Amino acid sequence: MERIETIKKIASELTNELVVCNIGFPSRELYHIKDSSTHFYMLGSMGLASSIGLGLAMSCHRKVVVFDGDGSILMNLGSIVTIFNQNPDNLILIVLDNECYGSTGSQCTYASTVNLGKVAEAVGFKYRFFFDDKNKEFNFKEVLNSYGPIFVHIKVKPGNADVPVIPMEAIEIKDRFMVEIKTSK
Ligand SMILES: Cc1ncc(C[n+]2csc(CCOP(=O)(O)OP(=O)(O)O)c2C)c(N)n1
Ligand SMILES: [Mg+2]
Repeated sequence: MERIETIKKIASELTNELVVCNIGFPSRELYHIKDSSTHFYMLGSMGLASSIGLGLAMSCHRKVVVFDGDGSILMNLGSIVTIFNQNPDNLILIVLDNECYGSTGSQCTYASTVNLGKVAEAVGFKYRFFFDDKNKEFNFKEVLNSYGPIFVHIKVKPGNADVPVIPMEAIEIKDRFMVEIKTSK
């Protein structure tokens, strides 16, 4: 499945969850599918979506969904060790694995030789889901109804959708998201 189709499918199941989205095209694609004050689009800091998601999950009761990438999770692998040990039951970490740095020209990552789901398993994640083109009919409701921390590994095709850049400044994205969090506690 294309990454944008996967994001679309998952986004259609989301209601009031807080969403942190990986830098680059994943954020552009999510914005294009649907914008919301519950979305925090990363415009910098590759690798830190999972860490920001962890901080959020630990500081509020709302469910937090992180859209991460294989390149980004490999850049900050220590984050899954911290997530496992902090054990937030409201955090869903989704890795959209296209085995490349899709947003910067599809240079290969090591995700083709390192199985990220197995890494999560070895770290200790109890709740893991894996989806690829062979089981397209994945049911994200089942993921949303589970208690975390949850590691969701999804193989997606390389390539980016033809979507424009997000017409918001980083500060606007941050301020809007902070209001969303503060008013919903
Ligand atoms: C520290 C750092 N290194 C490199 C970049 C440039 N960069 C932005 S997005 C990206 C690729 C991200 O790859 P991945 O997480 O797999 O997501 P994909 O675009 O493939 O969905 C890179 C290398 C950056 N923004 N920050
Ligand atoms: Mg990638």
